[in-house]
Amino acid sequence: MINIVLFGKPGAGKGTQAEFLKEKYKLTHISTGDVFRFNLKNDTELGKQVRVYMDAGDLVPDELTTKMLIDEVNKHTDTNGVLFDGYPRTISQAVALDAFLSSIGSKVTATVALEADDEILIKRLLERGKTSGRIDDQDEDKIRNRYDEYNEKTAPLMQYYNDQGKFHAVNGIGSVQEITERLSAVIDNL
Ligand code: B4P
Repeated sequence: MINIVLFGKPGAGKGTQAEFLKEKYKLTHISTGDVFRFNLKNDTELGKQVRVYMDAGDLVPDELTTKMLIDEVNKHTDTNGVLFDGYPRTISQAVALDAFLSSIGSKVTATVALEADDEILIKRLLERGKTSGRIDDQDEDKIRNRYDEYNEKTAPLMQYYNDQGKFHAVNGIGSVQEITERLSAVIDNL
C-alpha cells in the first residue's frame, strides 16, 4: 500500500494534480476540502458544523477533521493506497494520521509538496472565485487569512516529514502537465 500526502499552500494545485495522480497510480483520492464542500452543499450535520470555519478561510478544528478523514479511509479498505489531498494540515492531524495508519498496519510513504509564491497563488484563487461559487475564494482578506493559517499551522509539517526523510518538494509553477510529470518523477522513485 502506497500512501501519498499531497502538500501545498491554498491554491497550489493539489486538487488539480490529484485528478491525474489518482488515475496514474490507481490510488483512492481523499480531499478533505471536497468532502467538507459536499457536506456544506447537502447541509448535513457536518456541513452545519464546518460552514463558519470554511467561509472565513479558517481551518476546521482537528478533532472534527480527523474523525471525518478516518471515516473516509475506512470506506476504502480494498485499495492500492490513498492520495491524501489537504490532510494533514496541522501537526496534530499528522500525528493522528500516523497513529491511524499504524493501527491498520500501514504508514505514510511520502509527502510531495507543490511550491509557489503567495502572490501567484492569490491571483489563481481570485480567478477561480469568479466562477467557482466558493466564498473562501472571493475575498482577498479571506484568502490572506488562509495563508496566515497555513504559515502558522501547516508549514511546520514540512519539518515534521523532513525529519522522517519523507518530504519531497517540486516546483508548482508551470503547465498542469509539466507539474504532473515532476510529481510522477518523485513518486516513481519511491
Ligand atoms: P482545499 O479544498 O484543500 O483547497 P485549496 O487549498 O484552496 O486548493 P488546492 O491546492 O487543491 O488548489 P486547486 O488544485 O483547486 O481547502 C479548502 C478549505 O477546507 C480550507 O481553507 C479549510 O477551511 C478546509 N479544510 C480542508 N482540509 C482541512 C484540514 N485538513 N484541516 C482543517 N481544515 C481543512 O487549484 C487552485 C486554482 O489554481 C484552480 O483554479 C486551478 O485551476 C488553478 N491551477 C491549478 N494548477 C495550476 C497551474 N499549474 N497553473 C495555473 N493555474 C493552476
